[in-house]
Amino acid sequence: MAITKAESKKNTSVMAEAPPKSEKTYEGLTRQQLVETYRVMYLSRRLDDREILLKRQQRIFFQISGAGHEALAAGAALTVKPGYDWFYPYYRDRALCLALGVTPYEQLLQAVGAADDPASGGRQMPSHWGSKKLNIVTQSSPTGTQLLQAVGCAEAGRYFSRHPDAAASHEGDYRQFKDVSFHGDEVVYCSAGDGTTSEGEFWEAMNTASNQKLPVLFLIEDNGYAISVPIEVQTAGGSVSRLVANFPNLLIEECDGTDPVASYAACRRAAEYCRAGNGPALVHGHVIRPYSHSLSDDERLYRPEAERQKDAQRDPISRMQMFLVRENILDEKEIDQLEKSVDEEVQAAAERVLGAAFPATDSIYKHVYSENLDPHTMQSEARPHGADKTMADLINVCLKDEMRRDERIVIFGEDVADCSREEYLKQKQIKGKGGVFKLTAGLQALYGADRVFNSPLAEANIAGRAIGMATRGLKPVVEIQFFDYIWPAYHQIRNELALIRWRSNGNFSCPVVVRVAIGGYLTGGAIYHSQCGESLFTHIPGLRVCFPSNALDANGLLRTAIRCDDPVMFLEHKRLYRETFGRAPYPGPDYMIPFGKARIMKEGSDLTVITYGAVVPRALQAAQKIEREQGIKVELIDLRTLNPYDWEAIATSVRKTSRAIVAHEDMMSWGYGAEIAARIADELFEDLDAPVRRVAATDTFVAYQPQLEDVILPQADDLYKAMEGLAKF
Ligand SMILES: Cc1ncc(C[n+]2csc(CCOP(=O)(O)OP(=O)(O)O)c2C)c(N)n1
Ligand SMILES: [Mg+2]
Repeated sequence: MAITKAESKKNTSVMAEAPPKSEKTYEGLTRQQLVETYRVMYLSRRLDDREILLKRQQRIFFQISGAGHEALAAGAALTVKPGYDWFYPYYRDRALCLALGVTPYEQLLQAVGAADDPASGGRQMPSHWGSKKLNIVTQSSPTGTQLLQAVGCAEAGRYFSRHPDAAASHEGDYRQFKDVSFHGDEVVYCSAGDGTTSEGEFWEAMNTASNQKLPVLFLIEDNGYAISVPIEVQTAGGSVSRLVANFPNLLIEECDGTDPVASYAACRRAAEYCRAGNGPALVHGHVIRPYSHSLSDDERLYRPEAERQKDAQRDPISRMQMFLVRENILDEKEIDQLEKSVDEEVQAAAERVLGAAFPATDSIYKHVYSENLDPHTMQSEARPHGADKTMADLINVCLKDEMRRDERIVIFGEDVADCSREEYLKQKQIKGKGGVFKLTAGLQALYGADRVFNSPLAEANIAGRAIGMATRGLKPVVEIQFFDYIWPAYHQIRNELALIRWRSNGNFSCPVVVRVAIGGYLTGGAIYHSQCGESLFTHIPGLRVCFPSNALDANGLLRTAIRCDDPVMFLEHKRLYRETFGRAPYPGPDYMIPFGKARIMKEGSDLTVITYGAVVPRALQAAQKIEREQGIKVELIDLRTLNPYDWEAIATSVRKTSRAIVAHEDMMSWGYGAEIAARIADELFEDLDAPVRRVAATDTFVAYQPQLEDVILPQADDLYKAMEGLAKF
């Protein structure tokens, strides 16, 4: 099955035509293919050598080589199709990327940090591959984050095959800017080093890929070292392929990765297995690392000469030369000619690259957020009808509306499904759960288990897979059950989700929505069910952060979050889910609130309180009381979104009142209020009649005992006292 827009582009495998019957082949590879493979390997090595020279000349600033890995990478490249399959390579895959179609000049453009570097526009180190047209997804530096994204990427391909209508474009939301292509037999290639298999995310990726029989070709390039740490420290028993042997549906191939023919054969079997829909494959290739870890490392400090010499005897470049001569494929003269032509090519690329323009320094803000769709401008009116609903109701109904409108939306997380054993649901044996707070209740029943499903209990798994899916054009709206447990996903959120657009210079994006139940005031929630910590997310460029205080805002902001083209953290206060405060009638299926637009909850002239989330009702109570009792008129601003935030509303109010309190539920020190207070002090100094005050939690965690919780979290009384003190200052 193959349905795609890109189909007409005629993407073909790197593999050439079938050989004439008389010709000897090597695992099916023709002599011509072997010559071409050697060319790629040698070109890769010479580009590394050239970069090393350029680094010594201080024309480039970092170097990490693919030396010793060329045969494995070039062999793997013969089994996959650029622009058709998807690629999550790691930094030693120079030869793979050359074989897929990245040019030497393009690779060197990244090394010098040129504006025209097609992978990152000078934003990333060399060997951080990326090519939109070849489906090489922007690579980062954290080891292992690519693994779960590759799983999500494969899931997206499968989803679009099953729901081809979902691939259609749509004016006015993120879909307008996200072309989708997919093929029923595509493979997702994902490589990593031996050391990287120690990351938990590797095991999470193996688990989901094999459980779901996803077509991911994991290539483990085992050079026996992770910088200076040898394999026996990383891997119990020293062999990762042995450790993964019990994963179901997983094909395991082990090969000599210094031999391109053996590497090709292993990867071909793996790719065929994946394409046929049997499940994932793991190729464990044994390679060498002759050039130290990077140019910043000197392996002679931890590897004796004898060990290095032993490796050198397996150098894939010299082995391949000998092989070509021995098999009478090329003679020494022909090898010299080939190498000379490669050297000339590298020389020409290197000369040309030194004239390449650098990026304009004022381009740094480009692609932090979507340049296509600005959520500040996404707005449509409410058409309220019916009885008042809770925040939980209006979030649930927003998800229902949006899933109906947009078939690209998938929802997953821990316990979000109605029932994973779907037959129980279909036989009406049970009612279904739909989230520990029941926010996703009924969605699976309405839209099916393809679109609403449970994840394993693994937060990085949720975030990483969502990123891979969104890169392909799906809109994952995932749930993190409790903010307190978001930390395993933080690596993916901070280093990947928020960064993909910027680091790829706008070539890739992954506008995921992460819904998170947050906050305390629960009476007994204790430490691990009460935390806030929003400033750890507002501190990340590229990430939008919403924190609604009432049902209507939650509905309107969530819709904007889902339709917009940026990744969004949607923080939902658990205490507000079913509060009487802030209930509202259903505003209709298109209600959208723009980001960065605060709401004035109460007008006043004596002082301004800037807050959000569950402090809003507490501040409102205090403001009403102090006006009643003392005639102090507080202007109360609910920010609604924390990034972007509505500076205009803050400034206008503070200019009027000359007094400001920033209040939030999270701890005071280094909290969200510190930034707002600093900006008020900086930009509105002349307008102030008093210092800027903050009201926030104590610098402790939230205790279980309710009396302690009361003292720890800011209460209406604390706000009242702060208002009184500031008004009288
Ligand atoms: C999450 C993370 N931790 C640490 C590093 C620093 N680091 C970069 S490469 C590397 C070793 C990787 O070893 P391996 O996976 O075996 O790949 P190899 O470099 O040997 O090909 C380390 C520790 C990193 N980039 N990311
Ligand atoms: Mg290694």
